[in-house]
Amino acid sequence: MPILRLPRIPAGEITDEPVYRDRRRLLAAFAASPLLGAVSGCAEAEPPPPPKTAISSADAKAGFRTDEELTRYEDITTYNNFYEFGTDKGDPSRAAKTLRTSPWSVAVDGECARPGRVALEDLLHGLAPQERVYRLRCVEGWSMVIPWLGVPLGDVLKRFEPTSRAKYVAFTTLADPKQMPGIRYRSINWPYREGLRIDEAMHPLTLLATGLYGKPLPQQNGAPLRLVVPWKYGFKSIKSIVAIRFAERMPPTAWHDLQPSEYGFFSNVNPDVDHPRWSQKTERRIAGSKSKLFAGRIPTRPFNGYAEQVAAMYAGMDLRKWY
Ligand SMILES: Nc1nc2c(c(=O)[nH]1)N[C@H]1C(S)=C(S)[C@@H](COP(=O)(O)O)O[C@H]1N2
Ligand SMILES: [Mo]
Repeated sequence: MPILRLPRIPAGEITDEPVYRDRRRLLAAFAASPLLGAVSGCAEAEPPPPPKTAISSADAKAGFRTDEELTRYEDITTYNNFYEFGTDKGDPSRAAKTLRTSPWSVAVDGECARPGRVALEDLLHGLAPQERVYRLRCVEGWSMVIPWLGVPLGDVLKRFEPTSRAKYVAFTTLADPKQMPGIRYRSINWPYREGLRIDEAMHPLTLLATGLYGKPLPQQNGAPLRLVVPWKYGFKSIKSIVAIRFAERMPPTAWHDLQPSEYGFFSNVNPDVDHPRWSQKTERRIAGSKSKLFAGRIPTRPFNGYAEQVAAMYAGMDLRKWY
């Protein structure tokens, strides 16, 4: 069968070009940037948006849902950051189709009473998936509104009975060079790792997502299991998780390791603390019919608009120091 070569929209027209190139250049300083050819891209059928039921005041107060215009399924699933599959926005949707997401298990260890390797079905057993409509703000300056399906991370973590020494939770993504072409390039120090403080991990907004738009998570969005922390920059929301560790000390994390002065451990969305090389005051909102090309800029809000729910966790902390 011939390989379909779809016309590629010049990257400059669909990305926050300067910023995104800059972030990629940082990686290139560590290793040659991958040269991935264009391969066939197959558009998925657009699922209907979740029914628009009125948002209860309890959900609105908790930050569980927003009535902002949703980002289209097509944009959520074709404009991705998942460097294990390449550094272009379109690479993951082309290259991740072959990621085997079943069987899947997660190894849980560290400061807890019940460590062990658990099959995904057992990890989630008895926890009903909830719909959460969250804003996602990438450090590169674009944002989406995504209807996730998932379970509160805290409900899952409690099953392992963390000890009082568990001050942090560390997460690791699968790193299989046979399935993930981007792993061949030593850009990030694979495997991709992220971490949260234990109170952040237990916060009701913190989600382990298993789906979006009422469907299972596509591979490019981090199937079968990814973190979603809506008040932090997108890179904290680690994809395709294979290990969780309860730790006494702040764990190493992928982007922080690469450039600590640019990517902090906390990485709470903050319009008042610019990235050293670009402003974080505004963002390009990719939503509704204003997809990629036509998205307009809107002001970025402290904690990505979730200050009411999360700011108390950082009371007394200098957010310029702990960026
Ligand atoms: N393992 C892994 N997780 C990752 C990334 C990645 O490259 N590898 N990219 C992060 C970044 S920078 C963002 S903005 C979000 C993007 O999620 P999305 O593609 O589902 O929108 O995933 C985050 N999680
Ligand atoms: Mo990001």
